[in-house]
Amino acid sequence: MKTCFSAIQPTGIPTLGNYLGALRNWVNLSREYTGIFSIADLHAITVRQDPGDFRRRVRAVYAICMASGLDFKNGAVLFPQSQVAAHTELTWILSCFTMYGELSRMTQFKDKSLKNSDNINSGLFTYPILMASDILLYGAAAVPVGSDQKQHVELTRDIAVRFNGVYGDVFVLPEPFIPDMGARVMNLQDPKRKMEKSDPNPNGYISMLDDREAIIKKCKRAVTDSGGEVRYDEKLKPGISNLMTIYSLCAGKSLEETEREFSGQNYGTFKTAVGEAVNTALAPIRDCANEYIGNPAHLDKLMNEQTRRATELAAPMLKQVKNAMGFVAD
Ligand code: ATP
Ligand code: LTN
Repeated sequence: MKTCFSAIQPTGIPTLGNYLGALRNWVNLSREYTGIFSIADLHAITVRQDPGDFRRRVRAVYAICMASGLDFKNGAVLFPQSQVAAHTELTWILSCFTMYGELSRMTQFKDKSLKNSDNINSGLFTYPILMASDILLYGAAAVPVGSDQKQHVELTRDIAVRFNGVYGDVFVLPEPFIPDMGARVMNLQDPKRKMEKSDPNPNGYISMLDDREAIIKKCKRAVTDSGGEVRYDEKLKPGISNLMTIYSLCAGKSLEETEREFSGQNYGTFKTAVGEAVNTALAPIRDCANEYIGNPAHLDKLMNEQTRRATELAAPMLKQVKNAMGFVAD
């Protein structure tokens, strides 16, 4: 069975964007692939984290991923990235195969540098090398992500091709797995920006732990466009188009079906229906996640077991890399 790998940063409670763009496909792919998934806590420290909040958040994100329906019977593994040392060891090695110019072209680095202008640390710059290590360590063929991560997966391929060109076919070349719909869910208060879990304004996103009332309130407050027609047009009607994407995915309908369903109806009716559909999609995950969060001892036990498995899975590739390069064998 082929392997897929993906990760999410514990920089906030995962949003509906994280779910529709990524997590949902982690679950789908975990049925066909050996799914290896991680809480990218090492990536998260590229921006400052308060230790108490950080520890709580890693657990909450772990709980949400556990609750989302990953196929553990099919061998899926979920672990905090910092607990498997092979990720950071391979990062150093791969940094010697990654060019300064390549990292300078990464749009996420440029965006995050603008947002964190008082802390443009080198981790923010070398972030994609750690991500490449995450993926390449497990020989992942598919990487389910939102469209913002496509460039990083492409860089991962370039790094792997460069390494393989010198040492032979050590790494599997990964492909990004990006959904046709939902690959970039937009901010509810500003539909020109991506929905992000670290957004300071909670009205811009729906958190996966928001209750029904909060979800409906946020959908009703979502910024929409002039005109009153529920019609898909990303350029002229970005707010309504975003809500239509959200509704279609949560209700299991095509955009055309959604357009037909709400033809002649006003924005208010549509927004309430969006909120209800989102709640129906998220409620089972939220309830299950809250159970995990309410039982930290059980959660820690799961985390430790899964970390042990991931450590075993990661070891052979690191060994193979070091052998191929001529490091003294252990
Ligand atoms: P941050 O606020 O820290 O930048 P984020 O919400 O952008 O976080 P990440 O942890 O960086 O989330 O991303 C986890 C996964 O969710 C990635 O695969 C990413 O592509 C996907 N993703 C993030 N935001 C969206 C979105 N708005 N729409 C679709 N997919 C998304
Ligand atoms: N950088 C990713 C999170 C991430 C990831 C990965 C995604 C870390 N390592 C490996 C896919 C594969 C992000 O979403 N910001």
